Amino acid sequence: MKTQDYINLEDKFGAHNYHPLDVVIERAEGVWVYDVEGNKYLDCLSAYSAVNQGHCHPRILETFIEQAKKLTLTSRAFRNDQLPLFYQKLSEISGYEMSLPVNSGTEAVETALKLVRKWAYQVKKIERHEAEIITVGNNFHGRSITVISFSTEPLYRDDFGPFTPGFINVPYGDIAAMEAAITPNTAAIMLEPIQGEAGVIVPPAGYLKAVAALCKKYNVLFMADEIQVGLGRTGKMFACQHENVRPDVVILGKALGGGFYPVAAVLADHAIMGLFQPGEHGSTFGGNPLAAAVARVSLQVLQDENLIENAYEMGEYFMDQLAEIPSPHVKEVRGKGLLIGVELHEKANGARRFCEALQSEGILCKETHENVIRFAPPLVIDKATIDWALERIRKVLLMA
Ligand code: IF1
Repeated sequence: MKTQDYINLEDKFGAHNYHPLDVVIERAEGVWVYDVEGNKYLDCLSAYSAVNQGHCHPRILETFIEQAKKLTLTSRAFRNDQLPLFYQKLSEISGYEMSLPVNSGTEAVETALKLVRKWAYQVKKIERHEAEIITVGNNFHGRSITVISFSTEPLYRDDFGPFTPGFINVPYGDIAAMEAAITPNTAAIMLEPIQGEAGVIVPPAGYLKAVAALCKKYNVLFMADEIQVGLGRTGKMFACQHENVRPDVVILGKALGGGFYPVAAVLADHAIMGLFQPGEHGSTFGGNPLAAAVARVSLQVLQDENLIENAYEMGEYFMDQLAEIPSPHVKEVRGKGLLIGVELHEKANGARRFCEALQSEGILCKETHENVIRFAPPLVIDKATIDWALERIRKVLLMA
């Protein structure tokens, strides 16, 4: 079958909840993906930062196969030999005392929302069911009805009401608005340390530190959604570390599964995580031995291959070089590590056509919020490959 044959099948039998590029990928390795017609592309999206370790990483693959031959699922009614080792690794690498494993990022966000509400009622003694959580404009935390209840994007919300109450929204980056929104019923503040889907929005320097100070001042929990920006993507293990901030609750997903398996988790110290009692929360696949084995090795690979340092160095280089391209279309190059956004002027008529042109040059990336091209290759990328990409990106950004 050819590309169009696959597209026709997808259009006929699949829900149209995406508008993907017309490329049908059949194989991938490291930073490269190959379509059904043998064309080779540099992956500059990394499955939205879920393959930080590179596609089909051999060491994670080996673990996946070995574990799959032995034991894949027990439910949490019984214990298994992989989950304790994953808990230990996650605590060692993050510095948090405990974690709760689930499957998708959205599920981890929902878990964290339940946890901070429980803390509000049991520890802060907020009157039951009056807990408020402050979120920020242009947030993205997933697609469940509670999570879109605090989205500010009509595309994600319209026609999906009624919505879950208890959320207050303030502009991202505005610390005065954040403080003004805090009430005696405020349980937590949740935000992305860098906003991915909003178009790689890096907050003003000191913002994260100021949020953490507000949380301390008003006895409010600081929840960081590191699902996309965590695990080395920005050149630090956690994006909050760029400002030496340690949130009370950290939410992980995506690359935690090394691109092989959906794994997500909520991290906190015992004073908070210890509030969950047996039977109060759970899921069929959360913490299964296959997920635990894959996630543990995915974390080990980040460390053993110095992928976080590589993301920092390669990201600096990539961004500097992008910023030097004298393109009349480019308004700003921004980001941290290998999470880079190239914002185009309105008159460039949107980023989609540039992504399509980049596809013709052998680079796959995704536009976000109309005018931003996101470059987020796997963290294993090397300088020679970035130079290869820059040659083609330069050509596309200098087109009419
Ligand atoms: C889609 C982008 C969107 C996330 C953050 C939680 C989740 C995500 C910061 C939920 C997921 C994915 C979802 C996918 C496209 C992609 C995405 F931001 F990465 F670009 F949509 F905005 N927090 N982001 O980025 O995790 O349940 O998906 O595992 O929904 O189209 P999930």
